Amino acid sequence: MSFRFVDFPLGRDDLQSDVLAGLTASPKSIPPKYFYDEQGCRLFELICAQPEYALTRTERALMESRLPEIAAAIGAVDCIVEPGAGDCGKVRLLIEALHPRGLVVLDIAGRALAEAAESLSRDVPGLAVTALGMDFIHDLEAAAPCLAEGRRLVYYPGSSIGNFAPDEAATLLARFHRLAGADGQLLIGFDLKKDPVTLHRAYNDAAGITAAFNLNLLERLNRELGADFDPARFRHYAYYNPVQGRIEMHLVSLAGQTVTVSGQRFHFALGETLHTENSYKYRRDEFSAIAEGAGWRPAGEWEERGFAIHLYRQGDTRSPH
Ligand code: AVJ
Repeated sequence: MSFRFVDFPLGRDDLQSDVLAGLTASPKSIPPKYFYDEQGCRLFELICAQPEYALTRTERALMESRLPEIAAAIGAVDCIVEPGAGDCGKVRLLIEALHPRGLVVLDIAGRALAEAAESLSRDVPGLAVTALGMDFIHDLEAAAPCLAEGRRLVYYPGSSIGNFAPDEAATLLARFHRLAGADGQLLIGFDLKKDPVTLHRAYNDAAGITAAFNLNLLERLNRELGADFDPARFRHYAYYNPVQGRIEMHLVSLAGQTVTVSGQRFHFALGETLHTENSYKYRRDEFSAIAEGAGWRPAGEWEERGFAIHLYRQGDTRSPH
């Protein structure tokens, strides 16, 4: 077994400057990557187990049932790279099917990632595992020197791409394209457009886990930025916006109130919202158009119960990005 962990610690400054910028803007917003402190990671895993949130289960079922086909379409791979790998639970199936020599996992929650990746490396003898604790939205290019030569597969499951607006998604996929290099491939999972009521339920689970996940962001800011949010004075509010094709999550202020964050004061009017996440849903053709615009050529599509997995290869690189 071989394992190494490289930490590119998330500066308190990044959190602080992003949060202050987001609270100064109108409407107020905070990037969803900041959900994932220790408690946020725990709550996200609980969300994935809620009956209304089928996304994670459906993707797993699809990967399990179609793995032979997917693996055959991918072919031989030397190195798998997974941005946002979290608990490294999804990549295990692919490793068993593809037997790469190297695995590079990236996540903003570095400590949890390191533990999960080390345990994976113990379970798979001969696999060289590198865990990079980093905000890959910022620092993806810093991962390049850690990748083994040869055929690379970027694996981006879980509809994480849904957090990005279509133009940002295209930019990120173009960066994956450069990271994957010649012969590189991309295996990506995304949530499909579906009945808005089903989507609404998925982000408004009866047990209130998604609400706790959303409100935990305020607890994090209280702890890490010395803020004084009162979570009882904000309401989790998530709904499907069919015009934009996305779930929007907000924290709506239940009163007129002033909050202090890092010594700066911010006023929330009654009913004002702090926009915490977008989760875009795509049709297959919409998604392919974005990936192709980023230089990727379609090489396989699998779909089940409202979730899709697409495989792309290096196309002719006329990427505009
Ligand atoms: C991890 C971004 C795919 O958007 O469905 C789940 C995060 N937020 N419930 C998603 C999330 C609320 C999730 N992604």
